[in-house]
Amino acid sequence: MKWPMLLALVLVGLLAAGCKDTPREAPKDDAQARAKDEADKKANEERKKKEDEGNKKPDEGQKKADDEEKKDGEAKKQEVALVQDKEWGTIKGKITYDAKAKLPANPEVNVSTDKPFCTAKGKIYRDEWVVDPKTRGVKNVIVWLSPVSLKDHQKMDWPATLIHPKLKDVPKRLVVDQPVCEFMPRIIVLREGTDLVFKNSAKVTHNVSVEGGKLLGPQLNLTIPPEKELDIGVVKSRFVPIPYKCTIHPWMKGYLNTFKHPYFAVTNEKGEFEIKDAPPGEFRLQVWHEGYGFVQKNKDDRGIVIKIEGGKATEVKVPPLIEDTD
Ligand SMILES: [Cu+2]
Repeated sequence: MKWPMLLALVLVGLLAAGCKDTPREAPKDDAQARAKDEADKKANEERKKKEDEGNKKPDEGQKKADDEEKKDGEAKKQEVALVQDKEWGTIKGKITYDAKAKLPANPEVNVSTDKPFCTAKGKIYRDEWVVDPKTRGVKNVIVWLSPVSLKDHQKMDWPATLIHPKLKDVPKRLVVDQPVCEFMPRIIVLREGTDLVFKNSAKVTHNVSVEGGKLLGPQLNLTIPPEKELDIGVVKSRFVPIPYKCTIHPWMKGYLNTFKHPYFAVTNEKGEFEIKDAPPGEFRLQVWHEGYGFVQKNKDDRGIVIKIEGGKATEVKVPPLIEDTD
């Protein structure tokens, strides 16, 4: 082979080798590019994800804040609106004795102590059930508003915003007298915060025994001399009324309870009650009589669900009561 040809062959070989090297490099570059692309893509995705999360958090926080503000606004609006009389409602009703049942007997009480004084103004009769024979209305039924929810309906707490401004002040004293060997009134209802005073305007000694339990009280048994009075102070509110009595005159007994709101009443001789200036909305009307107990579905679902409307008087239908003779 001649030198020039050999040189040419060497050159071709070198060129071929060079050409070979170039494509060999190319996949390496591609792989790097792909890896770079992949990395960029991943970084982008992550950045986007972070951005999304970043955007999402303030949005949710803002929504929550807006909701709270809305709620506050509504509460304030309600508070402001409820200052006006027309926004508050009235509930009323009539509680009767079972139409088919024989009316309860009210026998004369055996006055064993202080008879001349105690019967000077007339005989004393059993007064647990006082039913008007004409209308069958039941006297001395306690009714009061309670929260509507099953969970809270036996709790006595009550928000201040749901008390009419003109009823915010709690009366200082409630005086119960016993002039003729009977408590007057016998069924005592008052606001928690009002002092309960037992007065004795009679010429004989009376006594007051209250069985409020060890937990909430009062637990007391005290004598009240003639023409004196006994201030037993504030009685703590609870769901079931408290029995009290005079132990000198065993027929003298009654029930009492206090409430953290002014929305309670005791039925009159015709079984009627009325509660005014009550807040609008859904509540329960609790109905309790000493000889019947609660109007209820069962002990965990007591009272009647009612809806009070502002500026209106709502009539509540209460099922008739009957003496529990068991
Ligand atoms: Cu007495």
